[in-house]
Amino acid sequence: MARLRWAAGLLTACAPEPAAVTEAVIARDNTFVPETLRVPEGAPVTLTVTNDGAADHNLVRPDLDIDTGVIAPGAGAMVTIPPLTHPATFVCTLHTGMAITLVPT
Ligand SMILES: [Cu+2]
Repeated sequence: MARLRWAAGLLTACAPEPAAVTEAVIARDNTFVPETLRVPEGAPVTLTVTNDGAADHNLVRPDLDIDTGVIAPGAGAMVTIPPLTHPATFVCTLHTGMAITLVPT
């Protein structure tokens, strides 16, 4: 039994981390599409954020050091989010209530 547990631990330690993924996010006036995004747990996620609205937008999460800067209408930005183990919400600091939540699954 002890040997089986040891083997299982070794397998976990050697498991490759999930491959990085890229997801497209659209910024509109004033919502992100989608507002909830499921991502693979433990994988780095690159978001391509395109501003499809008429107003400036951004996508920010200070504690994860994520900030696209201001994205002008028609422009885009890319940010890479470190692997998540819990849902994380990112906001547009220019518009109250404009947010997107990444849910690791
Ligand atoms: Cu905004």
